Amino acid sequence: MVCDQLVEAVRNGRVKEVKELTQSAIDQGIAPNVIIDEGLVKGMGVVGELFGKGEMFVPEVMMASKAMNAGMELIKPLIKAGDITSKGTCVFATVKGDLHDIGKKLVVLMLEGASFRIIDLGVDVKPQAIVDAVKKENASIVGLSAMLTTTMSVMKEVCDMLKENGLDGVKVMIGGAPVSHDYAAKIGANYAKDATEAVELANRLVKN
Ligand code: B1M
Repeated sequence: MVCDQLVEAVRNGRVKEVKELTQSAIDQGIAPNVIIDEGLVKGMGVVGELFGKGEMFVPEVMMASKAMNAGMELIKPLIKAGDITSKGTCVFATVKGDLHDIGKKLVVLMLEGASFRIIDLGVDVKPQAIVDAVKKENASIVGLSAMLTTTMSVMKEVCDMLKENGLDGVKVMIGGAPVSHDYAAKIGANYAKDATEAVELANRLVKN
């Protein structure tokens, strides 16, 4: 019930209402992943569909994303794992030319909650900056997000550049709307559909 209300509040970009509803869901003891999946992200999914159909526009999408983030801020402390030893370092980025970061932030949040150390380079990140960060931070995983068909090819550039720099042992995981298992296999990366799968995948990658 409160999750359905959250979907509507995110869709309408109502920041205050999203905060109140998220707090109410937490107080009712609803699990953080349920509040995220059935409320906040589902609301953003509705926004995505309407944006795609031309029934919602950039300013409204930005308000919806602000509202979703306001809810996420309240959930963050419940997900962060405290001082448990890190399972490994992941360098994360939305690739060059791409400014979408809502999904990436969600994946980062869940991975931090699963005890990974995350270096988030932000959005519109050049391949060279990713390679530099991997070396500097001694990362074992690179996480790449792309939401545009025009930017997914940068993921291949990153994979190629890692190899050229002798970083073949670093595992690459990719995600985002236009990306698939097939594409990941083609460029020598690993694919996760959403934040939950990303955690499962990262856990597998550090074991192999
Ligand atoms: Co843009 N946009 N956008 N946009 N936008 C899309 C992606 C689009 C599909 C909308 C559409 O037309 N239907 C379309 C891409 C079409 C295509 O290339 N095939 C599009 C377009 C065209 C554009 C612009 C070009 C529009 C314009 O200006 N004319 C422009 C490009 C800007 C740029 O990047 N250079 C643009 C701009 C924007 C906003 C700035 C308005 C805003 C981004 C705000 C921000 O991120 N800070 C925005 C938004 C919000 C969207 C939609 C509506 C929603 C994306 C989102 O946040 N979803 C999106 C439509 C859609 O996706 N249906 C759209 C919610 C989020 C929780 O899900 O991001 O999918 P998602 O993340 C998921 C999974 O993908 C996965 O896990 C996440 C959590 O479950 N995942 C990973 C993501 N990264 C992962 C990494 C992993 C693993 C899993 O491992 C490393």
